[in-house]
Amino acid sequence: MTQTHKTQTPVLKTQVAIIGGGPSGMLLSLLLSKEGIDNVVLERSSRDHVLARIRAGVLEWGSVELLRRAGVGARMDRDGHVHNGTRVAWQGEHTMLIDSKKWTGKSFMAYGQSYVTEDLYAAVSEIETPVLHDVSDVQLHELTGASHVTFVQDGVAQRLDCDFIAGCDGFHGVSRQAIPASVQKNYEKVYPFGWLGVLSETPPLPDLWYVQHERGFALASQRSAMLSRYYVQCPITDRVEDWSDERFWNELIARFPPEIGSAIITGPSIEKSIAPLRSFVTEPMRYGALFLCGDAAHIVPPTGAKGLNLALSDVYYLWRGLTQHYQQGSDTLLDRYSEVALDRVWKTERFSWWMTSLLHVFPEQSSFDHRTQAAELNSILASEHAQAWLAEQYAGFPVEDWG
Ligand code: FAS
Ligand code: PHB
Repeated sequence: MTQTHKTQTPVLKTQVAIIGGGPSGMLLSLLLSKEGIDNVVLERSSRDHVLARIRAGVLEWGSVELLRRAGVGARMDRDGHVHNGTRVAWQGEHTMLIDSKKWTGKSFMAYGQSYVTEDLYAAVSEIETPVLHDVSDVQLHELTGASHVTFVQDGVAQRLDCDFIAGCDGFHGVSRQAIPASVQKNYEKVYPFGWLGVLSETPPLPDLWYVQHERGFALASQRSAMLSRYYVQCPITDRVEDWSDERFWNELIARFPPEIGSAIITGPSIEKSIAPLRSFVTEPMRYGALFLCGDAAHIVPPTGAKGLNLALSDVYYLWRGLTQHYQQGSDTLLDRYSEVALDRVWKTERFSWWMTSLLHVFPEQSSFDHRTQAAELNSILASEHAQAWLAEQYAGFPVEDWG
């Protein structure tokens, strides 16, 4: 096979190789750098491409505190919107407030993932940790021995020798694939619908609204005082071009109770996309020197606003484990990483699946199923115990304290 690029001897060595420059990889890089732990981020896309992604919008309070601890909380605290609860509407008439502050003492922050990632990139570039963009052909080698990563950048094949590899490369990355099939077990559920999301330069509703309706699920969220984020459930076969702005706004408003829907301020969409929904977990989250973090290890349907938050709790555990390794010469935390991270992952997977099952219309759903969805929401409305339980899960499961 002809060599399409020049080969060269190992030119890089680091303590931790981080594959993926999304929120997981960049937060881990920043936290490790602050501990004096050498790391290099390998990102396949350009910085602009990464920062242009429109994704999550809600930060659990644990995520807010971790970002502050990493020193990237200033713009979040200035521009983010703190909420003490979220609202649910169903069947076009019933509503309730899930008061997370009352039941858990915790608020949550509406602050877009793209802003979080921007803040992380700015902080990492200030401390000059290497973030290599537009890398290709990333491969992981000798995970149970002399672990190293090879990749190509600017047509040059390179090798990065490292003690550990953090697989932060998302659902479609290469890290998870590096774990032998004999070791790995995957769990997956694919939902028979998608979410059509719209960004508009309009004032959002004051609260977040999750809406169950026989026409389908809807969600009202926000990015700032003049930037709204809305979603409607749509058939997975739909394409963005099937949805004019007019059709989107009419469908969104039709799913809300009239007094809420009439308050929605419409305007031209500045971003419109359809995301598929799936639940996915891979076990274990560690193999030798490789530690999987975030979407590389698990995916949740966005109904519970958990994807980004789970990624950040994985980062917390891995940061504390690697710091203990290098500063105290102990691996008791790293040895527990997969077990502890997966405990929180599975509880969150169940919650996200439950919220999705409760609030969406399923193609094969019978009228009985639809009525039991409404009955479940009515029973939560009638029970403070049920509301407290829902609030605890929406606010976010506890992150085991590793110091
Ligand atoms: P990411 O996927 O964000 O980042 C992985 C990075 O690795 C990317 O930059 C990618 O370019 C890079 N990469 C991939 N393969 C590579 C390779 N071979 N070599 C080098 N780099 C590689 N979560 C919510 O909580 N709420 C939401 O509303 C929500 N909406 C979403 C909508 C969409 C379309 C998607 C895909 C996800 C959504 N999520 C949502 C989940 C999302 O926020 C993720 O949980 C979050 O991005 C996880 O961050 P990372 O683990 O860093 O993975
Ligand atoms: C968002 O703001 O994009 C968002 C908010 C809550 C969710 C999902 C997405 O559950």
